[in-house]
Amino acid sequence: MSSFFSRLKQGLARSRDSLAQLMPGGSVDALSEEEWLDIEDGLIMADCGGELSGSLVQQARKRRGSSIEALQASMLAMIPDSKAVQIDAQKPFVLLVVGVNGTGKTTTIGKLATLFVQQGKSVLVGAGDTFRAAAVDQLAVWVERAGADMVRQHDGADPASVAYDTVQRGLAKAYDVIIIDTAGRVQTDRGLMDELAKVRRVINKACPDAPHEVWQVVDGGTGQNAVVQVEKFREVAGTTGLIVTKLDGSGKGGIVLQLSHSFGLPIRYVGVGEALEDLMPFDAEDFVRSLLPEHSL
Ligand SMILES: Nc1nc2c(ncn2[C@@H]2O[C@H](COP(=O)(O)OP(=O)(O)OP(=O)(O)O)[C@@H](O)[C@H]2O)c(=O)[nH]1
Ligand SMILES: [Mg+2]
Repeated sequence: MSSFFSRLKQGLARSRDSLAQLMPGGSVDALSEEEWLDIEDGLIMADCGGELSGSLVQQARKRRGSSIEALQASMLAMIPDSKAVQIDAQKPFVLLVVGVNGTGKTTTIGKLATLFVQQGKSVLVGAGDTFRAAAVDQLAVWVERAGADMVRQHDGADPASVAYDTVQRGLAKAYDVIIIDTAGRVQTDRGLMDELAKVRRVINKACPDAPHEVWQVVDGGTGQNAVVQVEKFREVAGTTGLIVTKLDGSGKGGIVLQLSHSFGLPIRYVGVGEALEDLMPFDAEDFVRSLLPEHSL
């Protein structure tokens, strides 16, 4: 078993253990109405959301085999296809990273830059969080460690100007990948959300089909509030994919299913810790296996 998969399993242990008590592994037909209602409650507790939990149970009941297998299959059917992103299809491939404060954007960018450099790509990162001086220094450490380059401006500079500069420099120097960091913002902050829309517009002005991807980083421990966060960010920034972090901690896991189902957005990566190796491409089957108890018929 890969260490990543075991970290994920460890992180989701709480949800899995409580579901394990509700689903001893018998066949779909062996469970009573009441037992299914308990399973539905268990899914809600695991952050799957009320509506999704209801339809997961409904669909699982129509299947055959063990209840665990049936639920697993219903979950997989709810997750949109998240084929790996083709970063080779565009040069430069421009990625904008957005999200609420402290969700893990900067850390994730450091990890992504490392992955892309390991794939032989040249990577330029734009320090678009000009809000806090420390934010740029934090990013600089990651970028240097990754072997990537960074564009920065003075503290308090216009983030749109940093983004524009970064994309222009990336084009001029023929970088393979450009990643733009942004300051965290709460989705209800009108001024900061307008600023984010401007960052996106300016990136597009500097490079006609950019950004090619906009990834929102979501803290897996946020609970159901993540749903309104993703809704609003998608409206303003045109999110194309999600990264769910902190699944090692208080993450219950169901939020991953809930978000991918509600928005049809692919989950690009999941984070299970603070270290470099703790970010992995999302694998729906591994994920569902981590969330549900081992199948024991
Ligand atoms: N346990 C755990 N911690 C994480 C993970 N990803 C990020 N973190 C931690 O979360 C904290 C915030 O991460 P940042 O990358 O600074 O978050 P950010 O979204 O850039 O924050 P702002 O720029 O302030 O909005 C740091 O302490 C990270 O080490 C994860 O997958 N698991
Ligand atoms: Mg940050």
